[in-house]
Amino acid sequence: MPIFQPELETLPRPKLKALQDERLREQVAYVYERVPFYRAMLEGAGLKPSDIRGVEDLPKLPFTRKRDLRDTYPFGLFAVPRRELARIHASSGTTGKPTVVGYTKGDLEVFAEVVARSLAAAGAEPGMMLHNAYGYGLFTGGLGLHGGAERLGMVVVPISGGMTDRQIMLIQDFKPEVICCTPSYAQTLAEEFKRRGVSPEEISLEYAVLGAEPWTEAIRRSVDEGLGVKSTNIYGLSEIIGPGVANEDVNERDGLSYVWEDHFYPEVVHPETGEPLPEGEVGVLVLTTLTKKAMPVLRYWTGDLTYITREPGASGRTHARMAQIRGRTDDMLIVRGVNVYPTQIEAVLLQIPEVAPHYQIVLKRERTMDEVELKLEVAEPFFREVGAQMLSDEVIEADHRLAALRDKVAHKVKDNIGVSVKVTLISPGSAPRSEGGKLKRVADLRNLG
Ligand code: ADP
Ligand code: K
Repeated sequence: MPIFQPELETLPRPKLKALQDERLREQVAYVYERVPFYRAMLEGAGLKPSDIRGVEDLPKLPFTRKRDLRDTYPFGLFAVPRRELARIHASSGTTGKPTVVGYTKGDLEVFAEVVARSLAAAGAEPGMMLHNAYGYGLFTGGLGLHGGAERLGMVVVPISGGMTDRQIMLIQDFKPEVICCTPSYAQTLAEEFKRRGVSPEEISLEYAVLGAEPWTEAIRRSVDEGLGVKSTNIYGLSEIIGPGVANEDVNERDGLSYVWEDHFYPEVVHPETGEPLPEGEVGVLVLTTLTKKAMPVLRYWTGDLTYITREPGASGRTHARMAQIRGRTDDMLIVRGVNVYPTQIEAVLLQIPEVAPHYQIVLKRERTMDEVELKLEVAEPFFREVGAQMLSDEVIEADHRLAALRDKVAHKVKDNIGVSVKVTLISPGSAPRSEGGKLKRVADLRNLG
């Protein structure tokens, strides 16, 4: 697939580094002048803007956190007067006020550019049609992908999330080559096609650009097979710009996504100490914008766990690559002293063909002990093979094939992650499904008494 901006995406590393250093110096001087929060941050650390000479000086600065956006709600971190803004986005925020971000016209151009790079890396080409099933609205996904697809020269179908029947109809009638949505919603669409007897070869889609929530190879496999596509990962967050901070290359698909490093500088730090970690070690991703005007951020603590490598990938791009997100630090389940991420459990499912990557993790407290229940769907072919109608504890107990499968899953989870989970096998179709957006796969009932 052609690279969208070859001169920038394959910039030799010494030149890329020089560009980053220069842009960082400008960005620091800019926020020092314009954003009281950053002036106070630098002064608090005893620094002048000129003390940040290049990216290696970033660790001198403290982190910017989500609560800093909340504390300055709505526009306190903005570096331009509101009449110079072109757009506002906000992220959901389950409790209280959302976090608000702003863009100048120039920021929107950068946004479109990095999304166009991402789509091209994912296999999209000018003239292809994009079925954009990310939500439109305050969420950055819909409009973010939209702008990037237009920039690349694609034909955009701005369907947004939800209303699955209509999505299926328009995919069949318009025959788009590319889809973007959350991985869990891609699973929903794949199942719906299957239910209607439409085979993957009959579905026009060739590429899927999936992100906004953690996912693993188990889900990649089910989406690729179900829709007949090659899916790649798109990563981003509204505080930095939105989706399109990083994307996997369709010919690599090894879980490593190129971070568009001329605009966003990535660091990985220790989750507890905040100390920079060497390449290849998993920690919290921290991002610094290098070219933002409306709301630049220095050292934003994403909470997302990953590692970075600067080993060049096969595509010829020189930018750093980040691994699939293992989860956010706030998704971490501490189960009897062991740290567990839902994605670790999901990864185990890949090894067991008799189960499907549809599951729910339920946390309960039994007396003083945390108990984890993994409610896991049996794969359809296996379900038919055992000839069960409905699964219940009695049915599973009575059929040695089901009981053995249940025990096998529990053993694999224990072997791979080190925690005992109670596995409950459930019938195909009974775990929660995405109806358009991000899917919550964990139900924490521990504090419900
Ligand atoms: P909200 O905070 O409302 O979810 P955002 O859309 O800004 O709003 O969410 C960004 C977050 O979504 C990221 O910090 C990360 O946790 C998650 N995310 C986005 N893309 C991916 C991805 N490809 N893989 C895993 N997690 C992702
Ligand atoms: K297809």
